[in-house]
Amino acid sequence: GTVTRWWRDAVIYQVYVRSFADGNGDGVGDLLGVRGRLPYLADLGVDAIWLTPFFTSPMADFGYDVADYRDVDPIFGSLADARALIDDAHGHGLRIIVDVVPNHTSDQHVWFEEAVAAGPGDPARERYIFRQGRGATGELPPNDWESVFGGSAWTRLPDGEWYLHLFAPEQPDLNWENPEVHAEFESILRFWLDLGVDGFRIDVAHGMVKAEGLPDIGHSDQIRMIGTDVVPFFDQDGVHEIHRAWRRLLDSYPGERIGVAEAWAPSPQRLANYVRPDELHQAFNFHFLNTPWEAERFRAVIEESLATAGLVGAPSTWVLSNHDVKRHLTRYGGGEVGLRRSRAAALLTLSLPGSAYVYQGEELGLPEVLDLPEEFLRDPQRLRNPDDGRDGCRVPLPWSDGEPHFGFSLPGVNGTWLPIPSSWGPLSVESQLEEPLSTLNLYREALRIRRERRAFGEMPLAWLDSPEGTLAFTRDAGFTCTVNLTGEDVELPAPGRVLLASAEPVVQGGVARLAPDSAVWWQRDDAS
Ligand code: ISL
Repeated sequence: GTVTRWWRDAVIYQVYVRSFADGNGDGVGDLLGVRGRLPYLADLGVDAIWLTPFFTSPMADFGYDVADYRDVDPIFGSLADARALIDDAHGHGLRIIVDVVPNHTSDQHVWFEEAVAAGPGDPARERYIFRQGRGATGELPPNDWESVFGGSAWTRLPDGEWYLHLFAPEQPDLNWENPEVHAEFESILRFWLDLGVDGFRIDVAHGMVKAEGLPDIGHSDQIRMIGTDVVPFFDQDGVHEIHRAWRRLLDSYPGERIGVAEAWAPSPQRLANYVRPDELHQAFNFHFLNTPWEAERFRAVIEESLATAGLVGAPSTWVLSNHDVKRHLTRYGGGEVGLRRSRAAALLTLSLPGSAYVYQGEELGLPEVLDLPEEFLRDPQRLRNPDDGRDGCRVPLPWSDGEPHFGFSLPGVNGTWLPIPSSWGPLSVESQLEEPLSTLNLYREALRIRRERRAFGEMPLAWLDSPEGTLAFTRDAGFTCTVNLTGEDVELPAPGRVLLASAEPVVQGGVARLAPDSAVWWQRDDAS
């Protein structure tokens, strides 16, 4: 078929299904809710939607613990709802990416239940990673690995064997040395490809293969495993065989179905391995998640990201927020300053070469909710790390100011699964649509311009000299983006007329005065 390479410059909107829109009125977002808001997403101007896991799950990790990969959890709807959502999305010109979780299943997956029931030595245990413990009676874990959420990565069953879980105990790791596991996941991928999905976001794509012999890490001061450490359970070379096989499978379907790696690697070069031409299409570039608001740091990250993706001919991706981290408005200082910076960051990332991700609510300028009542907090990561919970970025979206639950749920619902702050009325979609200078309208306009000029996507970026604390670069014919990352006005020669601004610059006599923490898109009209 025709090669569109749509994914090389796509804007992909992350829907955290639980918190996007509640279609059936139980206070929890669902597929029906997403379906009802497709016109909003189409109108916003994104190219694709990534749906976080909506499969059958006991929700120990809010869906990242899957009990049945081929069905929809009743809280999110039914398989018929998923089919209808995929078809409707396509009708709106939106592609659908679903989340696949291959590193671990739920402890309530039938395979794990069989493994537990079967007992030591049974082949049913070969689908997971079971071992005898150490110590005189096997009372110590088989090795010193710690779970990403904290504590030992091993849990002991009453029969004495231990099983590995790099995340919560309810998320036992699969054994990717077992061909049955490969076959099962290829069949799961086919199931969703046959339903028409356009790709997969692959959870913990760096974790499936563990070093042979499961060796100890050895240092006793090991506190938390972050993805960029060199450890025997992440970024093992063998993992690439799986991604190659999946790429062949994706390529056997028409319409450029894609794989996106959620992968953490100890170096940018090692991350680039996941997007070699015969592997996945994209990998999340998480650098902006901890880049401080400084021009030099942003420039360094942009240059390095473009260079490393470029090494293997892959597009770079740009991610400011997701469901696992504090929202960037709050990371940037919160309040007015945080809002100014996050608006500027939007224009910056949406004019960089490659593909950009938008995490639901960032287009509304939502902050992290830092004061959720204790009784609502159920994130497994928070259990072990009270200061590092992920609930505050997962609060339901406000759709309209006038309605109960800001239109997230139906009237008559007692409450939403996490409460929406009462101050969020003016941040609602409805309120912002009426406000020409709102953050929502800034995103809509930016995405409209970006779509209009597809050349954005593939054209290389060229840096311009600019005053300290600012960034300036050109893209396609006559287009310039300037960003002022300082808290002061900064003057520079106006690179054209203003196309779009996060805060309007003052232009006089060929000189532009950029507002503090602002970005501007410029067009030179004499450009050929
Ligand atoms: O969230 C993190 C740091 O704050 C990461 O270490 C994260 O745990 C890692 O990127 C894997 O995340 C993914 O898999 C987890 C799930 O809890 C996350 O929501 C998901 O994005 C386990 O499936």
